[in-house]
Amino acid sequence: MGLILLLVSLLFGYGAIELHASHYFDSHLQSIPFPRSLISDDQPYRTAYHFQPVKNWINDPNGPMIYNGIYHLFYQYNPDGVVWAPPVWAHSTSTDLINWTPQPIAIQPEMDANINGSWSGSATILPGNIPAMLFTGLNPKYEQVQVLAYPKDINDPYLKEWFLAPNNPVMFPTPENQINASSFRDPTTAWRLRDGIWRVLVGSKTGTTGTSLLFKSKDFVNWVQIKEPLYSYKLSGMWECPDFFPVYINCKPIGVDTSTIGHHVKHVLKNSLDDTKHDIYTIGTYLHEKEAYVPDVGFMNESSLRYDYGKYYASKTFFDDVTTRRILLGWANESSSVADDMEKGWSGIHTIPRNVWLDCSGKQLIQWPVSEIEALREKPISVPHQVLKGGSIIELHGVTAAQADVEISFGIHDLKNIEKFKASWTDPQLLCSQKGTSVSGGLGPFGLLTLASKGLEEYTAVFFRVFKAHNNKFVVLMCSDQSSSSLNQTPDKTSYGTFVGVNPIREGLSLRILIDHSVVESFGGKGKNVITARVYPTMAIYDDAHLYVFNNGTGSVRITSLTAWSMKKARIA
Ligand SMILES: *[C@@H]1O[C@H](CO)[C@@H](O)[C@H](O)[C@H]1NC(C)=O
Ligand SMILES: *[C@@H]1O[C@H](CO)[C@@H](O)[C@H](O)[C@H]1NC(C)=O
Ligand SMILES: *[C@@H]1O[C@H](CO)[C@@H](O)[C@H](O)[C@H]1NC(C)=O
Ligand SMILES: *[C@@H]1O[C@H](CO)[C@@H](O)[C@H](O)[C@H]1NC(C)=O
Ligand SMILES: CC(=O)N[C@H]1CO[C@H](CO)[C@@H](O)[C@@H]1O
Repeated sequence: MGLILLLVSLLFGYGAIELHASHYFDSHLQSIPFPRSLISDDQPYRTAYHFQPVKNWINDPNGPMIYNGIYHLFYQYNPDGVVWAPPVWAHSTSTDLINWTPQPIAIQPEMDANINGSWSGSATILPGNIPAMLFTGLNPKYEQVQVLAYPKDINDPYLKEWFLAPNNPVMFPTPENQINASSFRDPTTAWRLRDGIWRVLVGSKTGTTGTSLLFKSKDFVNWVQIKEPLYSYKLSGMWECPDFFPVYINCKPIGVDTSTIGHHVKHVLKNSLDDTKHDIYTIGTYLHEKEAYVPDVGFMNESSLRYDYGKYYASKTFFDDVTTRRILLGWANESSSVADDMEKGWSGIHTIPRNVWLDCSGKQLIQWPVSEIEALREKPISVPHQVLKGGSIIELHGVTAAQADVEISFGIHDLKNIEKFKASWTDPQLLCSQKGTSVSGGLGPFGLLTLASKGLEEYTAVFFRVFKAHNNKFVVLMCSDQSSSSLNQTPDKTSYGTFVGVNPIREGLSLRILIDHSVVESFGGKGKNVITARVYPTMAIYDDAHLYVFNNGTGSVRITSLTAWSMKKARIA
């Protein structure tokens, strides 16, 4: 079936015609000498508008930047296979963050400092408009050291070729600094204060204490470690891919340059916790005279806020000074088996770039897919304002359900059966796994069944439940449930969950979902909480995928708006 669709899509464009005549195509196909390469392109899990190279393993986004109007994305890449191996930096460029052009490998083993691999790092634009990369190299002793790279020709609009500075490494473990040579990696974008001195963070740990080491430099080449780290937290383990950036306190969706300080901004410190593979962040104050960071609330551990409550890691932001946005990129790995990855020939995708800014509460960030993605939308369908009674399920026809963008808002009014929230329910993921789509509640589950087969043998449900807590407050649970996502038993079937900090009565409850074959990226509460799921349906593929809106609670909810778009394919590889 997939093969037929592929052929159809080659001939007519994806989704352009209905496929009832599959037998006709079948017999027709047998007479065509079919190139093997085309057959192996029968790829129900390959994404159509998420970033991924043609083949092989990818992980962290590296050194994202906009330079002379062109976006650059580098990423951890194994050029030889679908499993991790000592990485090189692959490179793609774009003018819209959605369509990407592959460029030659930018960084590979070149000198002792990176002879055993080129791990993650970040871009900084130096005075004179010169881009510089700081990244982690593995030297002949497998020690992690920090390496400086520059483009060979800054007049090449695509910055195709890069070279390593002769005096590398520029930061390295010594007996004096007592840095653990196996736990010293992923430099941030540097920032420069009025004293003209650059600062950069490198992730590390001391024992089990996660830490952001701080280094300073006048010239970007000679770096001196500040004795105290910018921030540390006990028992949190190794901090990978730190990110440290200011956000405006005015809660407008605009970004600010990484070097900005002052009363009009707060600072965000994000780390990727190696022990749990979660990207967590705190919001706080950067005390630059003291070279320290103090979070407002929260801790840099599992109790902190997460960018994404699903599959998401090693993220990084950059400031886009052309559109004045701070843009967040992240990696969503596969949860399929290595054997399945070998068969499909690739592993790992990046999530859709997200615009990030501070919520008006000042207590969390808001994330929203960059508006450029909307250029791929076509053939919108909408559903009129209506009441969705308990027990209803409505199919949304006329949308390519395996490749779609959906926005829905619910109004909450029917509170007569609302359940009481129990104080012992502190773990939203556990609550989502206990209360799946077939557990009827007073208000919820209601939401969408994505990548669903016609007979609902398979579906990835993304839904809410609303509870009444003390003091007339409400608790909103958001779940992205993979337990029925595939008849194949191997992939991860976790039911992800998070509590969304909205007042559902006053504000309603919104959900935006980007569906792309094997990824379901869900934004709840207008971008307050995000959950990314990787799923591998066996029946709900291509045109056999369906999309439903459902309410399996006893109370009714109101659909106040619902629009779903078919999504065109992006030009990526
Ligand atoms: C250094 O980090 C490695 C990798 O996590 C760890 O195995 C080792 O125990 C650490 N060494 C010390 C002295 O903490
Ligand atoms: C995180 O840190 C806080 C404060 O020290 C502590 O109460 C909490 O138990 C920690 N959470 C985890 C999951 O370690
Ligand atoms: C990648 O996926 C596997 C399997 O689902 C998971 O155990 C692992 O933690 C993931 N790694 C990261 C970095 O997300
Ligand atoms: C809704 O609940 C009923 C009754 O528990 C169950 O049979 C049905 O499968 C549920 N629907 C979904 C989509 O889970
Ligand atoms: C896996 C790998 O490439 N290891 C290399 C690390 O560096 C030493 C010294 O150059 C090589 O001998 C190893 O082969």
